[in-house]
Amino acid sequence: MKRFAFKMKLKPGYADEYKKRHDALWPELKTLIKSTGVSDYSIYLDEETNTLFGVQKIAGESGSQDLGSDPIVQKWWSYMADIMETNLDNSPVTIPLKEVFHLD
Ligand code: RM4
Repeated sequence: MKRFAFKMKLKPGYADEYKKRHDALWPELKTLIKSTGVSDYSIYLDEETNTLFGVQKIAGESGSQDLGSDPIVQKWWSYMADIMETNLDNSPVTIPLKEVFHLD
């Protein structure tokens, strides 16, 4: 089991909408992410900079941000694109973070 952390960017003023959409995460997306081996997955928001921080455990080699070839993820990313900083394919701009400390 590995830990993976990354940052994304929320457009200003959309914190409530972002949480509302994630509170209603599509069951099929949840199933897909978990079946990939991702667990203990949280996303935090730094409201000062609108930076989103994703942290998760991954059992295999792929994390949530590696699922862009799946139609469900493509649909979700397109759905979220209006409130996030994205690449041309609507995937969220995702920057991996370096782990500098961990305490089990
Ligand atoms: C995020 C982003 C991630 C996805 C989660 C569920 O806003 O789209 O890629 O794994 O939602």
